[in-house]
Amino acid sequence: MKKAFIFDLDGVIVDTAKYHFLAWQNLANSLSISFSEEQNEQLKGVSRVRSLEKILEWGNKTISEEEFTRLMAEKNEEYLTYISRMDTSEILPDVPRILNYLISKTQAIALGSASKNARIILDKVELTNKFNTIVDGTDVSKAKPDPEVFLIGAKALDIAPEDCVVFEDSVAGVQAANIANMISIGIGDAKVLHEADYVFKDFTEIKEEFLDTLLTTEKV
Ligand code: G16
Ligand code: MG
Repeated sequence: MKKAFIFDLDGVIVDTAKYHFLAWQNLANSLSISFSEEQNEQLKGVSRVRSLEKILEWGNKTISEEEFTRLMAEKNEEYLTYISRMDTSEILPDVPRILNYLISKTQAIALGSASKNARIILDKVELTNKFNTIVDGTDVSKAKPDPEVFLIGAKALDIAPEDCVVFEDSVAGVQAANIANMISIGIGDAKVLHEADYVFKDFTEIKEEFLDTLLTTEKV
């Protein structure tokens, strides 16, 4: 049976969180707001607008709408300089093995990311041609845990949500997959991602036999 496998980008295919961190940290510094790696964790899977709102909340700062727009643009400009230097060496371990296996089994593959830069990043790491459809931050109006991003992907592939499998590193993303009635696979810490149907530390832990069982499993 044909299933759809939907991959989040940041934290699943590549680790761009470190670049978001550098850019948000510089922005926070310029506003005299302290910003830690722990706080950056809380921005994973969160949209750009919501991320800046959270940083301002943490720093107890209010700014004008114009300033908000200017800061978002500046942050993104800096982030783009970091991702412009990315190459295939930044693909997380065993991602190509998993993608190639699923493609060899003629399964549908989608990207479901909150990032508006997802297409640039996939091009930099030369993985664009592995995806049948790409849904990113430019296609959605509601952020994870809203299931919109994954439901658009399923619809584009013409696969029912219960026949979709989502790989996610963020709590909000796992919740979005569950709300969409898709099988959720957490990539990361099992304690953090306890709401997922399955959790693996990273793709090196995922065996072909496990993927085979997913081909005949439906979300219950
Ligand atoms: C990613 C990151 C988030 C980031 C968001 C928007 O989501 O995890 O930290 O804020 O995209 O990114 P951009 O500023 O590039 O539009 P995902 O869904 O790929 O994990
Ligand atoms: Mg992510």
